[in-house]
Amino acid sequence: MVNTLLLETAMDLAALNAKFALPHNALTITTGNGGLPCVDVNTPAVSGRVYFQGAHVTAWKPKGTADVLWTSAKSNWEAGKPIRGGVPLCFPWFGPNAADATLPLHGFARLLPWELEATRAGDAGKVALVMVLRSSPATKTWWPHDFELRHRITFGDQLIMKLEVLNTGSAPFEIEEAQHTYFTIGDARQVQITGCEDVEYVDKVDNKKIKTQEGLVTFSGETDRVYTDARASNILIDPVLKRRITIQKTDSRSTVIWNPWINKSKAMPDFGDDEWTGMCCIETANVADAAVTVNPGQTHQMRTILSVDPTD
Ligand code: TA6
Repeated sequence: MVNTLLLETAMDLAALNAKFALPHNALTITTGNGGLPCVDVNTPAVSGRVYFQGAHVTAWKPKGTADVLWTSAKSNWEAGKPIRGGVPLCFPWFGPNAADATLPLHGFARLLPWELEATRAGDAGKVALVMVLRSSPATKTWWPHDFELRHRITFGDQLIMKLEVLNTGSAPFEIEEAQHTYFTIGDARQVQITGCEDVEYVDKVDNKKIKTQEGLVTFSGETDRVYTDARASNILIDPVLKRRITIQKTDSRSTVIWNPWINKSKAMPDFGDDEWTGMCCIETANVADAAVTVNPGQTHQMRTILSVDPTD
């Protein structure tokens, strides 16, 4: 079965490359981990990877920097199973589904194969691509609405990810959404995150108590917080890797910050027991009270812009 799948993929790959590949191998379509189809970007300015499953960015590396995004060495790489790391797209709900806990955690968008819709070479070694997920009988087994979901991604000295949902149905629908970004860091015990000072948050490791952020965010235990009216940019200050990563965002009112720490890491089969020191999540989102209503024919966009700068 796997061979047939790979053969089919191989034939698809030739057709997809004929249609979408860019000169000088700036963008090629290939197979990555587990034989899953993906788009590879490689220019003098930047390298990156996006899997067709979930339009899932798993790598972004401006030339001269270490990998910015993190993926687990224990991740599943199997069609229909979440990839652990990179930028999972949570849609059309975040976390457990409020009405039915048996539905996939963080929605279904990250579990399904998306279509490559467009590719373009930009100036200064930039590459842009668009992937689309359309409502289908498969999505309707989880969620009854008609939609088109696009992930518009630009790789360059910045990583720009725009998640755009169009309501193609005849009734309004409400969505939660997140670009659930995993960052590579030197040591979770030493990083600091700016941008949430004095912002209220739901503390998911303390019975969802409402608290207010005092000073910079640091990690000294399992941390799982939803900052509820958080529109500012964040800066992830990493003294070990000697860099700061800036996370700018537009049309997002929630910021989620997560580090599983020791016990939760051990409890996740697709997460290495000791990997918690080398990663953290800072997520651009609209969740809970910040859920978004999209009317028929309307489009809603949420965008994340990442940049990385060395520090001495
Ligand atoms: O964004 C933080 C969070 O909601 C955590 O509670 C944890 O569940 C994490 O997402 C990972 O979710 P996943 O479904 O990828 O295991």
